[in-house]
Amino acid sequence: MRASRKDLPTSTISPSPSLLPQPLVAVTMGSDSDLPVLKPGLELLTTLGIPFHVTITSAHRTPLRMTEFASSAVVNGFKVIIAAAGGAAHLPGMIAASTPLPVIGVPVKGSTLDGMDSLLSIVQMPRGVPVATVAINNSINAALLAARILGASDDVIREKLEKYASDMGEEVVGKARRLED
Ligand code: RP5
Repeated sequence: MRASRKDLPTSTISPSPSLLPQPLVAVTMGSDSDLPVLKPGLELLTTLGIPFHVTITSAHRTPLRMTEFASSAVVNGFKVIIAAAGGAAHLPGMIAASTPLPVIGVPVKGSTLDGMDSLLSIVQMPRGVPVATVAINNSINAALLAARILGASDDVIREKLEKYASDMGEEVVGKARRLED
């Protein structure tokens, strides 16, 4: 049976009620120190007109909050989750273990190990629990991948992605021409 918002326990993490459109992408991070890495991706989601909800859930510091967030994501109307974490970056994988939604992991580069610790923690998931891992600190690709997942069944988003790719190509050609002049 499909639960409605009023059936949810009060502790369930859900977007604040508002007149804004239903957020399609849930973005979470292990710490507010990850936010600067996520900012470019959030800006791109805004540019693409994709409504999103941002929060902080830590696999280690707030394990119950993380599980509530992940297990209520479907009923909260999200279609894709972006999860960023650094160090022993278990957040994306633990979220993927608690939801059937696609989870995109963003490895955040910390002050040691050049982000390799985060990358390997996120990418080396066991068979059966997938996380789509983007490059270290690459929240732009996380946003684009989320948009592609949504765009598979949304013509408006897909057209925006096609324009994004075309603008990017034109920018490269413009730079090449200026170099050649
Ligand atoms: C991880 O630990 C977070 O995702 C962050 O990247 C890292 C450091 O967190 P803070 O000590 O800056 O809060 O869980």
